Amino acid sequence: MRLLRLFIIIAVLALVPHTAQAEDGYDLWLRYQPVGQQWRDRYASAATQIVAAGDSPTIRAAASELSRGLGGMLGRGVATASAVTRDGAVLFGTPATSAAIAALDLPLAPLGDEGYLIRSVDVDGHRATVIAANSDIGVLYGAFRFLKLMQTRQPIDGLDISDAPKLKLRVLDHWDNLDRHVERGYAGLSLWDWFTLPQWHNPRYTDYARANASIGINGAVLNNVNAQAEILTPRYLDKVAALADIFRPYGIKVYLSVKFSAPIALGGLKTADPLDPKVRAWWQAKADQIYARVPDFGGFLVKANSEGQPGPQDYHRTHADGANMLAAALKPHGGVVMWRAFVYSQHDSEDRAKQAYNEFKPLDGKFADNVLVQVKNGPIDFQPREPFHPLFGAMPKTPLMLELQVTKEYLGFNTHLAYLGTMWAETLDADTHAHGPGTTVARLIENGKGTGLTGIAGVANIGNDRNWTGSEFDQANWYAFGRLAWNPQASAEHIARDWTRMTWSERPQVVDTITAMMMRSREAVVDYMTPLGLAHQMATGHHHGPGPWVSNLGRPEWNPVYYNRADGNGIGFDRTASGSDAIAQYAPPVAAEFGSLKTVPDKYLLWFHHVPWTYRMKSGETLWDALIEHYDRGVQAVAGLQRDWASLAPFIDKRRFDEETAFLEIQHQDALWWRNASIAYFQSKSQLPLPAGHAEPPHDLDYYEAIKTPYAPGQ
Ligand code: GCV
Repeated sequence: MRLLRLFIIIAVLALVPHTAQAEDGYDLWLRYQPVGQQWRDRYASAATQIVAAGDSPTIRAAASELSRGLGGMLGRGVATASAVTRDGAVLFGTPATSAAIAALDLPLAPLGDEGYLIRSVDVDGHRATVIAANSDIGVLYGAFRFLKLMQTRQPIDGLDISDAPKLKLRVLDHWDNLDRHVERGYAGLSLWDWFTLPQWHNPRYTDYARANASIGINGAVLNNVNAQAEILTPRYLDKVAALADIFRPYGIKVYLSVKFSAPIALGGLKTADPLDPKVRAWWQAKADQIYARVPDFGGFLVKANSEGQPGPQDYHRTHADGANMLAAALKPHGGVVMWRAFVYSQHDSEDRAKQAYNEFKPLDGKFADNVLVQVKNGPIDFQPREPFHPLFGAMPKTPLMLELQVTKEYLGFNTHLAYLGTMWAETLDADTHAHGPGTTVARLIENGKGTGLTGIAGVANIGNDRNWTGSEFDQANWYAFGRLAWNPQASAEHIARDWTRMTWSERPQVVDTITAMMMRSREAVVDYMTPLGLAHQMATGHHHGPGPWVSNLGRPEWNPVYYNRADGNGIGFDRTASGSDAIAQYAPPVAAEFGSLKTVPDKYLLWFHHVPWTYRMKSGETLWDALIEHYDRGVQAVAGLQRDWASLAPFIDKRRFDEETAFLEIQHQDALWWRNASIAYFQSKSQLPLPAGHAEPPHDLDYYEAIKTPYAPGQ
């Protein structure tokens, strides 16, 4: 009997995932859980010794990460040594710091400042793995890559890997205010505890830097683009400097968002006119003051003349005048200006989708050589689906930086599962035809117009929640952003698979199921929120939940009705020549494809065309029927995610499993809400019955219009 009980206990324990303690998501994709027996055997004679060549803070960070990672995964201590003395050693450093590495005569030159090489070699008669680079930061990136091989259960013998980032600036933009409120943040307060800085160095700052370095992110804009001028006061600059010191060993530069009117607010000047000598002198002195504290300061990010922010147009100057004035102040120190093209004017009745192009295209070639123009992926505002921004390909003389939104302002906040890797890949792979076929957005941003200035920015989804991002699955979006920033042509599926292995489990069933869930998750959101090219149908202000009927806001383009244009005849925004002609901002082959009803992909139909409810889709069904099917497909897809997730219960630690189960329930409820509210509204216009097999919304339109979500986070 006792034996039987023991047997039952052992059998039950074998079913419980082999995590030593309940997981809470803090460790992100750097969990370094013990590998299973099969891999422990395979790695038995590898990674026996860690040999650091050099002693900089960055090399020390690499050593510490390797010992943490190898120790965790192999479940044994890994000796450190100053020279290779055993088979299975891991030697890492640069040829400048190690005669042993120099003697290997490795082909490092093409890898630049941040690339690395990992090779299985012989050192002093011992089998070893060398992780080498031209710089210490390259070595750290290589160390993370080596660990990833093991985290994703790859062989680590016979290695010959080399890699280098395709973009120079790989930056997270934190929309964090000085009171720690995060605009569009769904993961708690800002990580930056300004009140206790510069004295208190929360260890979390280092973990943030580790996570970023592990995926190659090399910049952080610390504060919101809706900037507060005070960040530029000496008191705050001391705090900024403390963060910069913590991040430096991990290759992360700090940047600041600046308020264009800071010379007035802080300097007591009467103007912020970029051509005024006193204003220019103020910024120059400010830049000097910053660099005295942060010698490797990255530069400024600027939102100007957009959504009420001050800017050069207040003085009848151009965006180029404004950007170049700041660029001149930063230039002697090697800093850059990231000038946002997210502009639309309250005085311009032009289609909002056209305004950024109209303002910026004429300025091509007029920006200083340390300015990048930062362009959102689509022409409106981080919608669940947008076509690529027409500025990509339209400014051949200006380095353009792609801006993505990692935080899910318009995709269900932290409680909806939406893997954004597929969405970003859609933009990156989009063919602008700017210089002939194959001129994808990825290739354009990698090019940098010969200036060497290339970059990508992601609006961060990080806060002080224990799991960093407010949900386990939103960690994947931080991870995917870093991976695509390193290589914009990487596969979204490959990235999802890597992340799943590192975050959840090595079990093939878990890896396959979660990867598949992620890969279809964003399309589900598109289907239940904004199918067939609809956009900006969200409720007012916080953007949570549906509001397709909203028409009472101060500016036309803030209202969902502006975008859906639903009436008794049909739905959609005519952006062809018969409408706003936004289509003309694209290269002719793109304009021809999107502009014709025969060739426009269904996913962009209502973005570019206003069509009757009875319009025949390529499938033969009517637009009305197709619309309803998409809403239902979205809801069903979420039910599918719930089922798939439930099937993983035996393999996922309880806390993380329960949280995601609850979040998927929320997502399902919200998807139904979106579906029912949207159908109720559009049916009030179309007056058509639902196609057979599709349920009527359970309530009337008034019911949905009355739903309010006060206190939604992130506003
Ligand atoms: C930081 C959208 C968001 C704003 C954001 C703005 C921007 O309008 O709703 O919160 O402001 O984009 O990107 O500047």
